[in-house]
Amino acid sequence: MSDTRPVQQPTLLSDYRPYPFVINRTRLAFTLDPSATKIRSDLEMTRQGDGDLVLDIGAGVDLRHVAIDGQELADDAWTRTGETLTIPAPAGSFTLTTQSVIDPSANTTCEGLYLSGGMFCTQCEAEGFRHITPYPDRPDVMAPFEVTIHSDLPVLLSNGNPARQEEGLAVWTDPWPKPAYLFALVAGDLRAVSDSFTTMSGNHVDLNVWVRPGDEDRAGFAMESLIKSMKWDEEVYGREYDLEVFNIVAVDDFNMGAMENKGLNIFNSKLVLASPETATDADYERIESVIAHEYFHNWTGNRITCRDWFQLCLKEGLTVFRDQQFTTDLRSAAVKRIEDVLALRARQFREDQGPLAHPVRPESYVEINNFYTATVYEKGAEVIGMLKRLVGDDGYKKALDLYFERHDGDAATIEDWLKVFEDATGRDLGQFKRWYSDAGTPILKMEEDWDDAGKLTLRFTQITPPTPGQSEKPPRVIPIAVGLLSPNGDEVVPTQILEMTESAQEFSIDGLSARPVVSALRGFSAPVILRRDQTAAERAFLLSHDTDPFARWEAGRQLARDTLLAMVNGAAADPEYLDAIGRLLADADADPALLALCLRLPSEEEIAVALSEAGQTPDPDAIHAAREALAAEIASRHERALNSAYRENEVPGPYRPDAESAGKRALRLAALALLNRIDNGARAAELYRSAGNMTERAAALSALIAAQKYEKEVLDFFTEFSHIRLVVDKWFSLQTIAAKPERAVAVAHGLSQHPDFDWKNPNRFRALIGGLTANHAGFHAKDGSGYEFLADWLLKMDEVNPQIAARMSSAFESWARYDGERQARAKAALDRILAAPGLSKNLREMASRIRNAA
Ligand code: B3K
Ligand code: ZN
Repeated sequence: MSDTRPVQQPTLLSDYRPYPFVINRTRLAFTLDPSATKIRSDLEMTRQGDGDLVLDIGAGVDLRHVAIDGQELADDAWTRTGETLTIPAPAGSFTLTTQSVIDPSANTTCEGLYLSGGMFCTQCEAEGFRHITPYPDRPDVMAPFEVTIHSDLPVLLSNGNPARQEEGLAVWTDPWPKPAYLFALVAGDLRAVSDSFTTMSGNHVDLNVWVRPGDEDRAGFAMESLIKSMKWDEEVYGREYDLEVFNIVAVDDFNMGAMENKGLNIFNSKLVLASPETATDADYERIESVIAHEYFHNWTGNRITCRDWFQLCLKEGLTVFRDQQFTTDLRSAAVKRIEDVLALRARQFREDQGPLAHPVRPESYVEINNFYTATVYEKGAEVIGMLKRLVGDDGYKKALDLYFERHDGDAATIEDWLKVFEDATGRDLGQFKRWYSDAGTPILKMEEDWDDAGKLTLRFTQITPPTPGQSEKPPRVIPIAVGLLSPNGDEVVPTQILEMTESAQEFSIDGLSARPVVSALRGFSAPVILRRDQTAAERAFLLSHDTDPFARWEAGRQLARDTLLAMVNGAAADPEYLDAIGRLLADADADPALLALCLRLPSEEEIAVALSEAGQTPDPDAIHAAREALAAEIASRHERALNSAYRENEVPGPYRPDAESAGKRALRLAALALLNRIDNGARAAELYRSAGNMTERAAALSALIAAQKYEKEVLDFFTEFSHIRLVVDKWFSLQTIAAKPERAVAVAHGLSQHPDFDWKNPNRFRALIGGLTANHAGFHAKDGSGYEFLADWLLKMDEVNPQIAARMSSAFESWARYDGERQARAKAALDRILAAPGLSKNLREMASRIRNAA
């Protein structure tokens, strides 16, 4: 039985209409009080079209007064229905004044104006501003803002430049017209770590990273990352910062990673605070890239914003692409590409292949917050990568220059974006646009034909399976990067891009003296699934010889995946694969970071996907067993080499988070994770005691938990770090992720009773609940206890923070992949969610899309 109740009316891209008023200036005055904050808003407006003045207003806004040009309107002169306020407005220009009161202390949603640890803070994207004051809360209504804050709190911040600061008062002016979603306000007892930056045209900018007292010594890396980002955007994109001050604030209660509010970025403290003792290499890398991402939004998002929320990928896909380029430049290009592809496949391919599949530019939504997805972000970035590959680096640069020149100050669309590429390069992007409109991951099949006259023919077919609401999938343009290697490993034809535009197409290369080995989809040149028949020997050859590091890694990954699939079905580990790992370990010139990636086995989820693709029903327990068996086999076969990798990659001296040191640690810890399968936790126990940094500490603890040798260390870890919330989060997540699958739900349940399981804190909730859902065989326990546990917590969370509940519900999205018994249990859990009274529209939309999968 599927849910047949109508989901709330969707918003459609085709219904877009321009707003009939402009706001010439927005003036806001806040008198902060935890339970009764007063907001006066003066909007200087000009009518531009017909109709009433319609504003958005959240249910929690107590609207006290409405006036036009100073004339108070009687209560019956305006109407308030649902989330809209309708006011008859005059022709020409006028000032609309409203006075409202809101209760931040009662706001548990982390949206609008709320409190986090006694600090006032805001989150307005996408539609949070309406919970603060009535406003046309849509991205195409842009205005310069002046914000006055009355409060006794010591630090009072908003967007733009400081205009006045005195006891109990601050005034901020932001000269750059912006939509309401970029508004921000912060007030609290905060400490700054400060620095400055001189822009390329000589403007001085004050930089501050604001944190809670006591956290100052963990904010330095965020500041360094900010300065690097500012410099990089000048050097690579010619983009300069445009205000006198740039503030970043770290907040403990935050729904996502961070937010690019103009001049006042607000961050989840997890993405600001780092010290060697508390943060891992992965945390450092993520801090660096998210600081960059939010900073880069200043141009791609803020100066040029989106016309409507359907265009979200215009800012997000592009800004992800830019932050990926930044990390590539600062760290290792090969490692970054592999990490990005791993994440894309794990999250976006999964989304594209399930009930939540949607285009990079969706055409309908019920709750826009449900569309901040891997498809919009990560596939959105891949689409830009393809565009760059197709038009070349020069074409890309010309197009971007034109984009900034033509659209600065605009709320733009994907059509605008593609038009600058067409105008700058002369290329027709009509077919390319399908990447924005058509959901689903294309399956690209490749066959080779060799004739003895020296001609190689590559035959490709592309097919995109149907996705919800889209059955027809015409062919897309796919850039396929191909290189040819001679049988002795030399590159005979360097990388070239084949442009596929038809459903079936062939490309020939003449004049070859011997049959080459084809290295295809180099650098993962398009977000597609490549299928080709290849022997294990050919894969092993590419793993040893390919000149493209991504393709090398990919060949190894395929070998690992193939042997795991066979092992799930009872075969022994493939000796070809085990030998290839041996050769990799013996290669003295190998880059440690790349080697570490090659030693990381495909995740259990990835194996489950591969089994479904092969037409089998995945059994999570069998997958877990096979993966463990392969890891143990690698460890016993290569114990000596792994032990050397473990010992020799110890990084001496004080901890540094740079790519080289992190790469060595990654190799050392990848070796540890394998050896842990045969040494019964011995090395992990030793490392846990001796480690001087969190990267090794956390890996050692995780290995100990996996080896079930952990009681003392788990207790010690908590005692040592109980006062550092971000480390306590790790403590919750490590235990659930690394738990033996058969114990995972019980562990999660036990931890949910812990006094420090402050579940209303989004990070803590994600740590525990997300930890369990990341434990594939644990979450998919046959008795359905994982599904029940998740459903219980989603329902509980939905009452306080619907965004977090909705986001976490996507753990159910792959339910239709498993056996009938698991399916029935997952459906029962989803039905229970859908039957709950008072469900938010966020969770309702997600659960019903997921539930109706099959
Ligand atoms: N733009 C924000 C995300 C807002 C999410 C709203 N649910 C952060 C970012 O992508 O940079
Ligand atoms: Zn973003």
